[in-house]
Amino acid sequence: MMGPNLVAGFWARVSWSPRRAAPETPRFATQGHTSAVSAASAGRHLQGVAVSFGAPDTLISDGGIHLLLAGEIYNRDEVAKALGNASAAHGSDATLVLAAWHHWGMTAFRILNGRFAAILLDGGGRVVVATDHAGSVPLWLRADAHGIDVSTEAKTLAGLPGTPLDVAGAQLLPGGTGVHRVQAGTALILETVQGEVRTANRVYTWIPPVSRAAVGEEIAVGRVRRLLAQAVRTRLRDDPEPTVVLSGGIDSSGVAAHAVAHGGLVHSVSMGTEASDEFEPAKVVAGHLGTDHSEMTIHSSDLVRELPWAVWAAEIADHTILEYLLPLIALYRRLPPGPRRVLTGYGADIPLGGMHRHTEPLDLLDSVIAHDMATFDGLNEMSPVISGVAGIWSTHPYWDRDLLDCLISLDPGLKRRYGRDKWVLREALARMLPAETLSRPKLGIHEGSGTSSAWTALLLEKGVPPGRVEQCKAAMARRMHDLIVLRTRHPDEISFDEVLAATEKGRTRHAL
Ligand code: IOT
Ligand code: MG
Ligand code: MG
Repeated sequence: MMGPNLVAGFWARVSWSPRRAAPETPRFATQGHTSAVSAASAGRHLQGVAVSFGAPDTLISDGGIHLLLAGEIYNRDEVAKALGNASAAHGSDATLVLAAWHHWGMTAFRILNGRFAAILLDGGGRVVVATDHAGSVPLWLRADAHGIDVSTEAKTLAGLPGTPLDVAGAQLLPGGTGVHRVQAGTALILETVQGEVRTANRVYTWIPPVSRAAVGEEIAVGRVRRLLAQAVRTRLRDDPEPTVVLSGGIDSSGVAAHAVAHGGLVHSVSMGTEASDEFEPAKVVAGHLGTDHSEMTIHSSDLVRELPWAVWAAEIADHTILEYLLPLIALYRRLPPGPRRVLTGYGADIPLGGMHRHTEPLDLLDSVIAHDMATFDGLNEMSPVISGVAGIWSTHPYWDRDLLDCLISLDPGLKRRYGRDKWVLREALARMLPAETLSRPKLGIHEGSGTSSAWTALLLEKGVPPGRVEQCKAAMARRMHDLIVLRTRHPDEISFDEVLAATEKGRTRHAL
């Protein structure tokens, strides 16, 4: 099995004096090979740690410029062609990004279509940090009088000593740790001067379109088919044995169908609990496509007790999103160890309005889609750490920049049509999937896996009144985030039951 060959995450510190002692290894949730990196430019020193899945090169240097790239680029051919350098398409992704930087400067980040986070030390000793269009590899930073720390995991920055400074142009995380989040689709240039950090420039590299195109059925369907095929192909990266996490819904089945169409052996895996599963619909798809399929059953009380792991990986306090991510994290943690590239159908429902399948009329559906596209940033749904906790690389074709642009901007009448949700996608996959899959109604992962109901049942069992369940889940998620991300506790030290008890106690104390 070839597996992915990339840097999955990093932590780096840029300061004006090399640290006397070697930097302690930060405690990443991402499990991979860690290697130390260091570089210097114009009196600034970069020292850090990269966590990778088999990547030979971590830090790339050329002409006094140093780049650390986590993740990968999907429009390699296009970029290499524009650079007039065909051989650039055959080097590492980091080499390509550095060549793009030399050619375009900041505009490079407007041209790259990928799943990445980058830190670059430029020839003038300035620090450039950038996310992909969707911020799908979360990137965090913290500054103090000695320099700037940048990391793909907030927890590695939260416990750092020193008085934190404000960084203009990045989003300060509440909690007093001084950790900031680099927003999705932005690139920042930071200057460090003794005792001060200045944002010299912030560039937006992508903004979700709010305009809509009223194209004919045939054109829309053809466009979605072509862009999905391309998004899947570029994410396979010639891996001979990719894995698709398959629910048997239209989104993941579409990814599986295109993966199979590109040849090679495709593994598919479905998870469920004793309470609920989607095994039958997934089996129908796997049988039709001929994937190497497996099923995994997890007991729902075990699943819910893994919530601290979901918080550790996603670094969020939103209980609704945690309910979507928990089943995937639990699944990844139970896959056989080893290098693995996973493709998911995650994210398709956001531009297509799948979560709002009953919202009428069309302009309201379009408004909620616009709202969801304006509020995804910071939810970390597509973070690679979700699978990185199990040493696995995952990627999400529906959030490919070109496909996403296309999906968002379609007339909502193509998203809901003839009484069917996600009509344009279903139509684009006609002939590739069984009829029953094409017409299968949407089921959310939290419903199909029974995650929401399992968490609810556990709370009811512990005496939480039904009317307060949502509120209690929200408070538990916030407490776990505080302990695990801001106070850097390991998820194994955090018990679901203790968090629940403390949450309930805090509430009654508050009420008195
Ligand atoms: P859903 O669309 O059901 O699942 C997301 C992906 O997770 C699927 O495409 C599939 O790859 C994988 N998956 C789901 N269930 C299983 C299963 N039982 N076994 C194996 N793999 C599975 C929630 C949702 O409905 O998930 N996610 C939405 C977006 C949430 C809203 N976010 C937001 N507004 N920012 C989505 O678009 O994926
Ligand atoms: Mg979906
Ligand atoms: Mg589903």
